[in-house]
Amino acid sequence: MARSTSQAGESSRSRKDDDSHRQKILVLGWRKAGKTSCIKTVFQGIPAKEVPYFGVTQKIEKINYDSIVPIQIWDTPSNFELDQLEVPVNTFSAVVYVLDMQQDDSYHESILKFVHLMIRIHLINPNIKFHMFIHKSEVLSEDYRGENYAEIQRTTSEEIEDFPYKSLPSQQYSNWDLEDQQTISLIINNLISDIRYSMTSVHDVTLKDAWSRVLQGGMEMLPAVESLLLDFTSHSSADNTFLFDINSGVILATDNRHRTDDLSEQVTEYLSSFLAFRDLYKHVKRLKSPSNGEAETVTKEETNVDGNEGEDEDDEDDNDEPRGWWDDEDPDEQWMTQSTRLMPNTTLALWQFTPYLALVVLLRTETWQARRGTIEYNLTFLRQGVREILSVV
Ligand SMILES: Nc1nc2c(ncn2[C@@H]2O[C@H](COP(=O)(O)OP(=O)(O)O)[C@@H](O)[C@H]2O)c(=O)[nH]1
Ligand SMILES: [Mg+2]
Repeated sequence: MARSTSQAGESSRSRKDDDSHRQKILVLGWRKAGKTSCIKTVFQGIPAKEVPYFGVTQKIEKINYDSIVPIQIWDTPSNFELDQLEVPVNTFSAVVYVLDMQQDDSYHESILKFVHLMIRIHLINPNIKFHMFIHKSEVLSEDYRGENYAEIQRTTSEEIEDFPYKSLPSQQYSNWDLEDQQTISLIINNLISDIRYSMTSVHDVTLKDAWSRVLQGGMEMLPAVESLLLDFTSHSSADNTFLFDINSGVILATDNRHRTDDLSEQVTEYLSSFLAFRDLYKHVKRLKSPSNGEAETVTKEETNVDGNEGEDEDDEDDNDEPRGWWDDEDPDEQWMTQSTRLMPNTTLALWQFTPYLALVVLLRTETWQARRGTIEYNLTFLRQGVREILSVV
């Protein structure tokens, strides 16, 4: 269910061919590190087993994806250098560096390259966020994997500390006093603490979790959405609430309550396996006009719904605001929902929240049985809240 590059659009047509509203993410790394695989398996729905057949990326490829924040991911070819960018590096909000963790003989060199790129980019714009995907982790044994992961982080920090800042051309970075030791210490500290490391593999959910950190890093509205989710969780006596991007299976926000990486991975896994079956029971309804450039269909399920989602009284059609996904929503239409009893005491419930967002709630089975009505009632407020946040973005 990939959203196609060419169709990718937004609610307003005028924005359709214009990239300027998209957050740009630059993906860099050694040849064959797995850059294209990291992007295409998550954002174009290409199965991991097809990864060995990807051709070598010959030139920069831009992949548009519409989520809570519309993004554009730049996949780069091997031997790519920053000066080959056709736009200023300032245009990017994040850089993802992919490093093949099984290449222990060459990764030192790759780390050096990353550090050099990162310092140049940081000095141009300190707001750009850096992520390192330490990739192909499934190949190594657990012990060896942990050791490599720690060593890569340690080496990266050391290289940032040892970098000859004073040798940088000062006219190019005139905002910085690179002769000043304090300035340099500040740069070093910022860089070391800013990098987000993730161990990833196309064969498990770690890659989606890593992308989740990248996307969350670019969501200005994240704290607002998180607090709505937290409110919902506590009013519904649930344990945890997750907001997912349906097509990529990436978590966009959680209530952050007692959350652990293990839990996120389990829920991500659940969502992926559930969505693998969605074709079996959905009926597909064609929208009159697609609101977010994605496939022109919305999955809705006929059973198991209370149908109390129709809170669309405030009619947005009578003003000139750009159209949002909710304008194409039929208030009487029921949204896909599903619940699974994982263990006797734990239930996971899922609702399709917007054409491209799903909400997953983890709660005690007895709470689900006793309070489902209240929970779905609370859900209408949560939806409205999220909708308000999205409509001002
Ligand atoms: N074992 C393993 N191999 C991977 C993984 N991701 C990519 N690869 C392999 O790495 C090779 C290079 O991948 P590609 O995405 O083309 O790398 P790029 O040159 O950085 O774009 C391919 O042969 C893939 O099969 C992974 O998570 N695990
Ligand atoms: Mg490639």
